[in-house]
Amino acid sequence: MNADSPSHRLTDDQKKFYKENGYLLGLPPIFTLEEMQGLNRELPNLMALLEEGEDSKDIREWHEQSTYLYDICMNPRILDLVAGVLGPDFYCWASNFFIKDAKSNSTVGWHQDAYYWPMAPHHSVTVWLAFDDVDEVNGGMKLIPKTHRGGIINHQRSTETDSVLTLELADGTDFRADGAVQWNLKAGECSLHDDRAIHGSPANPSDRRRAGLTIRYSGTDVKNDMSVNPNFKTYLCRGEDTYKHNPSGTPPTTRYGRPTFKPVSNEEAGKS
Ligand SMILES: O=C(O)CCC(=O)C(=O)O
Repeated sequence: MNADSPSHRLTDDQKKFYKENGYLLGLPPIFTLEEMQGLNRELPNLMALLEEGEDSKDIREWHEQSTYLYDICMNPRILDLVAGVLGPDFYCWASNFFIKDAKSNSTVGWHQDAYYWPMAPHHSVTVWLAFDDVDEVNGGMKLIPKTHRGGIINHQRSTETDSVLTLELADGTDFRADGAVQWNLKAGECSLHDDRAIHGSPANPSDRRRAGLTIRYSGTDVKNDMSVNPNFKTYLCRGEDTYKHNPSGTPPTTRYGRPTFKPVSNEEAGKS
């Protein structure tokens, strides 16, 4: 696949769809099956750095110390897609795995990412990169279209015992989950979603693993509240950062590494 493939630049129709619905699926693959197999073969090297009591969801912001992850975050095909929704000037600031092993009870309650993030204005997008084939059977994500337009809704502590995230939409929130769109992705494909779109995922009762890497990008106009998330670092992907709102990080030099800081938990970062 050609890294400068024009097929990764969003068409006007795709940009319009994203603006109206808060997500995009059906995008050209980022990695071939062989490339994905190679990345999956390497994944245990990263997992080996997890400490006692940690699991794959603790692989957060490791792109700061791992070229394995940093190179994925800076993949030109992904950046072309992101530029289509954020414009010419944007940075990467977060990455984390959402891995549900076969027969996993792990769920992700309905939530809006923006509720967790002490950042403004809302000008951020998540790339969800499939490491496995993902569908309805193995706990693929679902997202409710157009919910990014309704503002930020109150969240409460999750009532699910196996929830990956600690917060979910508060009881009594009026939204229609039956309109949710099912994520069906082949390994190596990705989706885009707005930081205000309501999404979540059920358990994985299947015999297949369901692994995805989320990568978060924001326009350079977006400012993080350092008093809430003091480890926040930006890695400029495209264009210029004329705002200089946030500290920038130094790209990693080793293939597998992890930050020495403990990332602020989702709950700590979320509003209470
Ligand atoms: O992988 C999932 O099931 C959920 C991912 C998610 O919540 C996110 O991308 O913000």
